[in-house]
Amino acid sequence: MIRTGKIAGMFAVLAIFAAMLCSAAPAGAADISLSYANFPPAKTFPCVQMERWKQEVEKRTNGKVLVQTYPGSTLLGAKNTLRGVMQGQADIGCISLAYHPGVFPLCSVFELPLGFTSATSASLALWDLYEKYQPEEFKKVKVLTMFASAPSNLMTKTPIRTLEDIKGMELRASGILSKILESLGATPVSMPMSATPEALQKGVVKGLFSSFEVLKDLNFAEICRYETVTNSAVYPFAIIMNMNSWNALPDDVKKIFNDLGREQAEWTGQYMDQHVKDSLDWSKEKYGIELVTLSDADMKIVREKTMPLIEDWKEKATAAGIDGAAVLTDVEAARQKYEAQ
Ligand code: 3IO
Repeated sequence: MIRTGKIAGMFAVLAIFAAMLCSAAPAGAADISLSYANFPPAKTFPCVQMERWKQEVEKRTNGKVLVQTYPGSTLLGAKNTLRGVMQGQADIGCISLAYHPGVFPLCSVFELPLGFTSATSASLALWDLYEKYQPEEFKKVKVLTMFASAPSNLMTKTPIRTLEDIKGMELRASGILSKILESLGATPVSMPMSATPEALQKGVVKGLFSSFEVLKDLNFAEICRYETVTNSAVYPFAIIMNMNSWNALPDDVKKIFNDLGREQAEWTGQYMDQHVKDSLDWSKEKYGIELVTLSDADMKIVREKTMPLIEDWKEKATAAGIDGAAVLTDVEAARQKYEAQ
């Protein structure tokens, strides 16, 4: 009886193994499957870069790693991705730092009006800053890459031709970029990009402050026919990974992910800069949008009114134990280096 039971048990174990092999591991299937949460719609640049990263990872690991992508807040939304990734509801997630005021006292320096003219230079400078400082604010996650949007501009339903026109206007932004709007006399309404289409539709806001590629990708050109050029601050992003998921990866995969960090930052910046041009051409063609430029005098006022935000940032950074002056000096050096390229 005992003997029979043992053999039966062994068969049962074998049967379970056979079932596992058949159901979960068809020939050539991935050993590792990772979920990747993203908040905006699939067409937008954070999701385009996500698909590019997935492709590169699957190629470079010869299919050993499979990345399951979830665009459009289908796994985690804009404001719960940070917590969701830390808790393991997704292995990887995309966050816009400006949606978390006070949480990133160091990297939020990139939300300031520092004069970056492209997403490429800002993305490379942001990645350099991250690598140099390895900031405390990210210590609970693994940062896979970082990048920035292109400089921000005003996209509005009615034209902003002078700084007078912006007074009291409800405009969507986030983080320090909302403070930029406030210092210009607008009424900022902070919300994630993923909530903006509805807010524009309902009239909760009269426009937004972000990079121009959304005119096409979110069809904002249809509702915001006036685009006032300010070339203001960028929005910094981070792609974060759950620490346990990261620690469980084999060394060869970790190396592939690490090697992709800077490359992905640059790829995304370059994609964004090209896409801003495509989006403006498309918006002129399809909706006849008007590009408005402010006078030199108004641009000077913009610089003067937003300058105190840099001092504010430095004070908050110092309070968080960061050498704000050193960070600003490093970012400015990186800006000059990458803008010259
Ligand atoms: C952005 C965020 C999501 C999708 C497309 C985008 N283009 C520029 C941004 C930055 C921004 O405005 C934001 O809210 O993070």
